[in-house]
Amino acid sequence: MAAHRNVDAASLFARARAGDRVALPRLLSLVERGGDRAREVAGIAYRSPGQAYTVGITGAPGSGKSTLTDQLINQARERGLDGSDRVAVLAIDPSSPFSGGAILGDRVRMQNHALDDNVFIRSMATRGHLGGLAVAVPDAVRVLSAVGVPVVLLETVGVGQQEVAVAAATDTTVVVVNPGWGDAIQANKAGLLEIADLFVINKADRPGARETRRDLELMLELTQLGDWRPPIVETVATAGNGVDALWTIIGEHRAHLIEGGDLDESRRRRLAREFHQILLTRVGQQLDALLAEDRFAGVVADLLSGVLDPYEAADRLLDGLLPDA
Ligand SMILES: Nc1nc2c(ncn2[C@@H]2O[C@H](COP(=O)(O)OP(=O)(O)OP(=O)(O)O)[C@@H](O)[C@H]2O)c(=O)[nH]1
Ligand SMILES: [Mg+2]
Repeated sequence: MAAHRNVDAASLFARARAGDRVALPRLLSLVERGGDRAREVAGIAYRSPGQAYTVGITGAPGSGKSTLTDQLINQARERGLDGSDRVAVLAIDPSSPFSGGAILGDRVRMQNHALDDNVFIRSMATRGHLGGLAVAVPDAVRVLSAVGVPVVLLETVGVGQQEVAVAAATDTTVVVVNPGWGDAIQANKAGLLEIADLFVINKADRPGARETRRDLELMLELTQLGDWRPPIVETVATAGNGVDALWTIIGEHRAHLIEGGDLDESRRRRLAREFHQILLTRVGQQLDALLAEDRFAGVVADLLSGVLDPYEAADRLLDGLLPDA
């Protein structure tokens, strides 16, 4: 094959580490697109030292996640985590009807940091990536880690299984709710209660914060908790109120994880889940290819004509594939 003009992944990493502003976005684009080059990038990132601390910020559409994230960038810059003042933001665009305009909105709300070399902001979509968000996001975080970013803030809409799973796959998960009757209950229904390391009641300038806090406390009473009880922080993200306290608690949660040895343990668990997801995707691909083969056409025909029920058809296929199963 003729030599192509693509710069190889290793030199993109070298350039990104040296502070090249173009190289890092290119690496992340490669990850988003999936395929062989994404795999090459992921492989280099995986073997590089350094692991960024990840903070997930999730909650209902419009709850103030981006405004809050913008404030957390300030905290990360001024106070850091463990002494480091660089920070990256990944705003996940779930490509769902909920996200119309989200990318533009996020950019506008975080544009204060556009000229700061120590802040990297990126909206991420994963349309080409077969493993979906569950595989692409950890790869993107590893790329950021590999180029020396110490803290990654991950904004995801807390709607839909995939997004909730991505939000949960962070070291500290912040669940954002708003004041008002039923908001905490909605968050619970979306599965956000189980994944929260701490709760933020944002828009606390509006009435109902006390009721929301009470709802959250009641629901926490009913939940099996480990040795960390998720704190509840009230914020007014638009004014920056409460954000200082929020960053302090994020730091406390991190210290708690490190002291108890839970940080490494939960990262290992996440890696095992990621591996499982990669395997599922691969097996699914192979299965689709096999089903298209002639030798299995008869089984499918027998299923469709009612000779085999779906379980028998599956047995028949698997018997052919896995002789000893
Ligand atoms: N009153 C009030 N409004 C706020 C507060 N925080 C955010 N907002 C407003 O709420 C709206 C949504 O804020 P975003 O930060 O875009 O919310 P988001 O959760 O990122 O929204 P999506 O990414 O679209 O789901 C904006 O108009 C904000 O100005 C707050 O503390 N109080
Ligand atoms: Mg947003």
